[in-house]
Amino acid sequence: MSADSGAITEAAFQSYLAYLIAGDRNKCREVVEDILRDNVDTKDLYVGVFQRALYRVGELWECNQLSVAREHIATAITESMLSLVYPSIFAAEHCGRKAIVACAANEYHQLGGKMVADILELNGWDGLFSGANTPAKDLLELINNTNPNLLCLSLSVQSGLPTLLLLLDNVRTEFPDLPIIVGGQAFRWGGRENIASYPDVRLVETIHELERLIKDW
Ligand code: B12
Repeated sequence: MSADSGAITEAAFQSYLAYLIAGDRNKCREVVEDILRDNVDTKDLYVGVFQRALYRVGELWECNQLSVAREHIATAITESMLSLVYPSIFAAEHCGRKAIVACAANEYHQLGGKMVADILELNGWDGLFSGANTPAKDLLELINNTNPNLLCLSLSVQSGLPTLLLLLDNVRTEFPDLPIIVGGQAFRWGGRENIASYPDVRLVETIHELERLIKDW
Protein backbone atom coordinates (compact mmCIF):
# COMPACT_ATOMS: atom_id res chain seq x y z
CA MET A 1 0.00 0.00 0.00
CA SER A 2 1.37 3.44 -0.80
CA ALA A 3 1.72 6.05 1.96
CA ASP A 4 -1.36 8.07 1.04
CA SER A 5 -3.70 5.22 0.15
CA GLY A 6 -6.69 4.21 2.26
CA ALA A 7 -7.40 0.88 3.93
CA ILE A 8 -10.23 -1.54 3.21
CA THR A 9 -12.33 -2.17 6.31
CA GLU A 10 -13.57 -5.62 7.26
CA ALA A 11 -17.12 -4.23 7.20
CA ALA A 12 -16.69 -3.09 3.60
CA PHE A 13 -15.37 -6.50 2.61
CA GLN A 14 -18.19 -8.36 4.38
CA SER A 15 -20.88 -6.24 2.75
CA TYR A 16 -19.24 -6.69 -0.67
CA LEU A 17 -19.13 -10.47 -0.12
CA ALA A 18 -22.78 -10.62 0.94
CA TYR A 19 -23.87 -8.64 -2.14
CA LEU A 20 -21.66 -10.78 -4.37
CA ILE A 21 -23.17 -14.00 -3.06
CA ALA A 22 -26.65 -12.52 -3.44
CA GLY A 23 -25.77 -11.61 -7.04
CA ASP A 24 -26.43 -7.90 -6.51
CA ARG A 25 -24.14 -6.20 -9.03
CA ASN A 26 -25.29 -2.66 -8.25
CA LYS A 27 -24.67 -2.96 -4.52
CA CYS A 28 -21.24 -4.47 -5.24
CA ARG A 29 -20.50 -1.48 -7.45
CA GLU A 30 -21.53 0.93 -4.67
CA VAL A 31 -19.16 -0.75 -2.19
CA VAL A 32 -16.30 -0.70 -4.70
CA GLU A 33 -16.92 2.94 -5.59
CA ASP A 34 -16.79 3.82 -1.86
CA ILE A 35 -13.51 1.95 -1.53
CA LEU A 36 -12.07 3.72 -4.58
CA ARG A 37 -13.10 7.11 -3.14
CA ASP A 38 -10.83 6.28 -0.18
CA ASN A 39 -7.94 6.17 -2.64
CA VAL A 40 -7.23 2.50 -1.97
CA ASP A 41 -4.33 0.93 -3.85
CA THR A 42 -5.65 -1.09 -6.81
CA LYS A 43 -3.62 -4.14 -5.80
CA ASP A 44 -5.21 -4.09 -2.34
CA LEU A 45 -8.68 -3.85 -3.90
CA TYR A 46 -7.92 -6.74 -6.22
CA VAL A 47 -6.46 -9.02 -3.53
CA GLY A 48 -8.29 -7.83 -0.41
CA VAL A 49 -11.76 -7.65 -1.94
CA PHE A 50 -12.08 -9.35 -5.34
CA GLN A 51 -9.68 -12.26 -4.80
CA ARG A 52 -10.64 -12.82 -1.16
CA ALA A 53 -14.36 -12.82 -2.02
CA LEU A 54 -13.91 -15.27 -4.91
CA TYR A 55 -11.80 -17.60 -2.78
CA ARG A 56 -14.71 -17.61 -0.30
CA VAL A 57 -17.13 -18.27 -3.17
CA GLY A 58 -14.90 -21.22 -4.15
CA GLU A 59 -15.03 -22.63 -0.61
CA LEU A 60 -18.82 -22.32 -0.48
CA TRP A 61 -19.12 -23.95 -3.90
CA GLU A 62 -16.75 -26.76 -2.87
CA CYS A 63 -18.93 -27.66 0.15
CA ASN A 64 -22.18 -27.40 -1.80
CA GLN A 65 -23.36 -24.24 -0.06
CA LEU A 66 -23.37 -22.28 -3.31
CA SER A 67 -24.60 -23.48 -6.70
CA VAL A 68 -22.54 -23.38 -9.87
CA ALA A 69 -25.00 -20.79 -11.22
CA ARG A 70 -24.36 -18.49 -8.20
CA GLU A 71 -20.60 -18.96 -8.60
CA HIS A 72 -20.84 -18.02 -12.29
CA ILE A 73 -22.84 -14.89 -11.39
CA ALA A 74 -20.26 -13.92 -8.74
CA THR A 75 -17.46 -14.35 -11.28
CA ALA A 76 -19.28 -12.28 -13.90
CA ILE A 77 -19.95 -9.52 -11.36
CA THR A 78 -16.28 -9.48 -10.37
CA GLU A 79 -15.22 -9.21 -14.01
CA SER A 80 -17.45 -6.18 -14.40
CA MET A 81 -16.07 -4.59 -11.19
CA LEU A 82 -12.60 -4.48 -12.77
CA SER A 83 -13.88 -1.87 -15.22
CA LEU A 84 -14.36 0.57 -12.32
CA VAL A 85 -10.58 0.79 -12.05
CA TYR A 86 -10.07 1.40 -15.78
CA PRO A 87 -10.02 5.22 -15.62
CA SER A 88 -6.73 5.01 -13.68
CA ILE A 89 -5.45 2.22 -15.92
CA PHE A 90 -6.07 4.26 -19.07
CA ALA A 91 -4.48 7.32 -17.41
CA ALA A 92 -1.16 5.54 -16.80
CA GLU A 93 1.76 6.87 -18.79
CA HIS A 94 3.23 4.25 -21.09
CA CYS A 95 6.87 3.22 -20.74
CA GLY A 96 7.27 1.34 -24.03
CA ARG A 97 7.52 -2.13 -22.49
CA LYS A 98 5.15 -4.91 -23.40
CA ALA A 99 4.06 -8.16 -21.77
CA ILE A 100 1.80 -10.97 -22.92
CA VAL A 101 -0.37 -12.46 -20.17
CA ALA A 102 -1.93 -15.82 -20.95
CA CYS A 103 -3.39 -19.01 -19.57
CA ALA A 104 -2.29 -22.27 -21.16
CA ALA A 105 -4.68 -24.56 -23.03
CA ASN A 106 -7.52 -25.93 -20.87
CA GLU A 107 -7.03 -23.34 -18.14
CA TYR A 108 -10.38 -21.55 -17.93
CA HIS A 109 -9.74 -19.34 -14.89
CA GLN A 110 -8.89 -15.98 -16.35
CA LEU A 111 -9.55 -13.37 -13.66
CA GLY A 112 -6.13 -13.67 -12.01
CA GLY A 113 -4.41 -13.20 -15.36
CA LYS A 114 -6.65 -10.25 -16.15
CA MET A 115 -5.59 -8.62 -12.88
CA VAL A 116 -1.93 -9.24 -13.73
CA ALA A 117 -2.44 -7.49 -17.10
CA ASP A 118 -4.11 -4.56 -15.29
CA ILE A 119 -1.18 -4.20 -12.87
CA LEU A 120 1.22 -4.17 -15.81
CA GLU A 121 -0.89 -1.46 -17.50
CA LEU A 122 -1.05 0.59 -14.29
CA ASN A 123 2.75 0.53 -14.31
CA GLY A 124 2.93 1.81 -17.87
CA TRP A 125 3.39 -1.51 -19.64
CA ASP A 126 1.24 -2.74 -22.50
CA GLY A 127 -0.43 -5.82 -21.03
CA LEU A 128 -1.60 -7.99 -23.91
CA PHE A 129 -4.06 -10.31 -22.22
CA SER A 130 -4.83 -13.33 -24.39
CA GLY A 131 -7.10 -14.79 -21.72
CA ALA A 132 -8.15 -18.30 -20.79
CA ASN A 133 -7.37 -21.47 -22.73
CA THR A 134 -4.82 -20.05 -25.17
CA PRO A 135 -3.60 -22.75 -27.58
CA ALA A 136 0.20 -23.12 -27.52
CA LYS A 137 0.48 -22.65 -31.29
CA ASP A 138 -1.44 -19.34 -31.13
CA LEU A 139 0.59 -18.09 -28.18
CA LEU A 140 3.86 -18.83 -29.98
CA GLU A 141 2.55 -16.97 -33.02
CA LEU A 142 1.51 -14.01 -30.84
CA ILE A 143 4.99 -13.85 -29.28
CA ASN A 144 6.55 -13.97 -32.72
CA ASN A 145 4.31 -11.17 -34.03
CA THR A 146 4.46 -8.82 -31.04
CA ASN A 147 7.99 -9.37 -29.68
CA PRO A 148 7.15 -8.80 -25.97
CA ASN A 149 9.66 -7.97 -23.21
CA LEU A 150 8.00 -10.45 -20.87
CA LEU A 151 5.63 -13.43 -20.89
CA CYS A 152 3.36 -13.97 -17.86
CA LEU A 153 1.52 -17.28 -17.51
CA SER A 154 -1.29 -17.89 -15.02
CA LEU A 155 -2.19 -21.31 -13.63
CA SER A 156 -5.17 -21.92 -11.32
CA VAL A 157 -5.95 -25.62 -11.57
CA GLN A 158 -3.34 -27.98 -10.24
CA SER A 159 -4.05 -30.60 -12.90
CA GLY A 160 -3.03 -28.08 -15.58
CA LEU A 161 0.64 -28.20 -14.52
CA PRO A 162 1.81 -30.73 -17.18
CA THR A 163 0.30 -28.56 -19.95
CA LEU A 164 1.99 -25.47 -18.52
CA LEU A 165 5.36 -27.24 -18.39
CA LEU A 166 4.95 -28.39 -21.99
CA LEU A 167 4.17 -24.82 -22.98
CA LEU A 168 7.29 -23.59 -21.14
CA ASP A 169 9.37 -26.13 -23.10
CA ASN A 170 7.86 -24.92 -26.38
CA VAL A 171 8.37 -21.22 -25.60
CA ARG A 172 11.95 -21.86 -24.45
CA THR A 173 12.77 -23.74 -27.65
CA GLU A 174 11.50 -20.96 -29.92
CA PHE A 175 12.31 -17.92 -27.76
CA PRO A 176 15.27 -18.85 -25.53
CA ASP A 177 15.84 -15.28 -24.28
CA LEU A 178 12.27 -14.24 -23.46
CA PRO A 179 11.87 -13.62 -19.70
CA ILE A 180 8.97 -15.66 -18.28
CA ILE A 181 7.04 -15.22 -15.04
CA VAL A 182 4.51 -17.79 -13.89
CA GLY A 183 2.00 -17.39 -11.08
CA GLY A 184 -1.41 -18.34 -9.85
CA GLN A 185 -3.03 -20.25 -7.06
CA ALA A 186 -2.28 -23.71 -8.54
CA PHE A 187 1.17 -23.41 -6.94
CA ARG A 188 -0.47 -23.53 -3.49
CA TRP A 189 -0.83 -27.26 -4.18
CA GLY A 190 2.60 -27.98 -5.65
CA GLY A 191 4.65 -27.53 -8.79
CA ARG A 192 7.20 -25.09 -7.39
CA GLU A 193 10.04 -27.58 -7.82
CA ASN A 194 9.08 -28.06 -11.49
CA ILE A 195 9.29 -24.33 -12.12
CA ALA A 196 12.58 -24.11 -10.19
CA SER A 197 14.08 -26.56 -12.69
CA TYR A 198 13.83 -23.86 -15.37
CA PRO A 199 16.68 -21.51 -14.50
CA ASP A 200 15.22 -18.52 -16.32
CA VAL A 201 11.54 -18.90 -15.42
CA ARG A 202 10.44 -17.15 -12.27
CA LEU A 203 7.53 -18.03 -10.01
CA VAL A 204 5.98 -14.84 -8.62
CA GLU A 205 3.48 -15.28 -5.81
CA THR A 206 1.49 -12.05 -5.81
CA ILE A 207 0.64 -8.99 -7.86
CA HIS A 208 2.40 -6.92 -5.17
CA GLU A 209 5.63 -8.86 -5.83
CA LEU A 210 5.06 -8.55 -9.59
CA GLU A 211 4.78 -4.77 -9.31
CA ARG A 212 8.03 -4.55 -7.32
CA LEU A 213 9.76 -6.60 -10.03
CA ILE A 214 8.53 -4.70 -13.07
CA LYS A 215 9.25 -1.30 -11.51
CA ASP A 216 13.00 -2.06 -11.78
CA TRP A 217 12.76 -3.78 -15.17
C1 B12 B 1 -14.66 -18.74 -10.92
C2 B12 B 1 -14.06 -20.13 -10.83
C3 B12 B 1 -14.21 -20.95 -11.96
C4 B12 B 1 -14.75 -20.47 -13.29
C5 B12 B 1 -13.67 -19.55 -13.96
C6 B12 B 1 -14.29 -18.53 -14.93
C7 B12 B 1 -13.42 -17.37 -15.26
N1 B12 B 1 -13.95 -16.50 -16.08
O1 B12 B 1 -12.28 -17.19 -14.80
C8 B12 B 1 -15.05 -21.80 -14.03
C9 B12 B 1 -16.50 -22.13 -13.90
C10 B12 B 1 -14.62 -21.86 -15.51
C11 B12 B 1 -14.24 -22.81 -13.19
C12 B12 B 1 -13.99 -24.09 -13.62
C13 B12 B 1 -13.31 -25.05 -12.86
N2 B12 B 1 -12.85 -24.92 -11.62
CO1 B12 B 1 -12.83 -23.21 -10.69
N3 B12 B 1 -12.94 -21.78 -9.56
C14 B12 B 1 -13.39 -20.55 -9.65
C15 B12 B 1 -13.18 -19.76 -8.36
C16 B12 B 1 -14.49 -19.76 -7.56
C17 B12 B 1 -12.71 -18.33 -8.53
C18 B12 B 1 -11.45 -18.16 -9.44
C19 B12 B 1 -10.96 -16.74 -9.35
O2 B12 B 1 -11.20 -15.94 -10.24
N4 B12 B 1 -10.28 -16.39 -8.24
C20 B12 B 1 -9.85 -15.01 -7.96
C21 B12 B 1 -8.50 -14.70 -8.63
C22 B12 B 1 -8.27 -13.19 -8.61
O3 B12 B 1 -7.51 -15.32 -7.85
P1 B12 B 1 -6.26 -16.04 -8.50
O4 B12 B 1 -6.67 -16.74 -9.73
O5 B12 B 1 -5.58 -16.81 -7.44
O6 B12 B 1 -5.30 -14.85 -8.99
C23 B12 B 1 -4.56 -14.05 -8.10
C24 B12 B 1 -3.18 -14.61 -7.74
O7 B12 B 1 -3.12 -16.02 -7.76
C25 B12 B 1 -2.23 -13.96 -8.73
N5 B12 B 1 -1.99 -14.59 -10.02
C26 B12 B 1 -2.78 -15.35 -10.80
N6 B12 B 1 -2.18 -15.64 -11.95
C27 B12 B 1 -0.97 -15.05 -11.93
C28 B12 B 1 0.06 -15.02 -12.89
C29 B12 B 1 1.21 -14.31 -12.60
C30 B12 B 1 2.30 -14.27 -13.62
C31 B12 B 1 1.35 -13.63 -11.35
C32 B12 B 1 2.58 -12.88 -11.03
C33 B12 B 1 0.33 -13.66 -10.40
C34 B12 B 1 -0.83 -14.37 -10.70
O8 B12 B 1 -2.81 -12.71 -8.98
C35 B12 B 1 -4.25 -12.75 -8.84
C36 B12 B 1 -4.67 -11.50 -8.10
O9 B12 B 1 -4.10 -11.43 -6.83
C37 B12 B 1 -12.05 -20.61 -7.68
C38 B12 B 1 -11.96 -20.43 -6.18
C39 B12 B 1 -10.62 -19.77 -5.84
N7 B12 B 1 -9.97 -20.19 -4.77
O10 B12 B 1 -10.16 -18.89 -6.56
C40 B12 B 1 -12.35 -22.00 -8.19
C41 B12 B 1 -11.19 -23.05 -8.33
C42 B12 B 1 -9.93 -22.33 -8.84
N8 B12 B 1 -11.72 -23.98 -9.32
C43 B12 B 1 -11.45 -25.19 -9.05
C44 B12 B 1 -11.84 -26.30 -9.84
C45 B12 B 1 -11.59 -27.67 -9.26
C46 B12 B 1 -12.48 -26.13 -11.09
C47 B12 B 1 -12.91 -27.21 -12.06
C48 B12 B 1 -11.96 -28.41 -12.19
C49 B12 B 1 -14.33 -27.64 -11.62
C50 B12 B 1 -14.94 -28.76 -12.43
N9 B12 B 1 -15.08 -29.90 -11.80
O11 B12 B 1 -15.25 -28.58 -13.57
C51 B12 B 1 -13.04 -26.43 -13.39
C52 B12 B 1 -11.71 -26.44 -14.17
C53 B12 B 1 -11.79 -25.66 -15.44
C54 B12 B 1 -10.44 -25.51 -16.10
N10 B12 B 1 -9.99 -26.53 -16.83
O12 B12 B 1 -9.80 -24.48 -15.95
C55 B12 B 1 -10.62 -25.32 -7.78
C56 B12 B 1 -9.15 -25.63 -8.09
C57 B12 B 1 -8.56 -26.62 -7.08
C58 B12 B 1 -7.25 -27.20 -7.50
N11 B12 B 1 -6.67 -27.91 -6.55
O13 B12 B 1 -6.74 -27.07 -8.57
C59 B12 B 1 -10.92 -23.95 -7.07
C60 B12 B 1 -9.80 -23.45 -6.17
C61 B12 B 1 -12.21 -24.13 -6.26
C62 B12 B 1 -12.06 -25.01 -5.04
N12 B12 B 1 -12.10 -24.45 -3.87
O14 B12 B 1 -11.88 -26.18 -5.09
N13 B12 B 1 -13.88 -22.29 -12.03
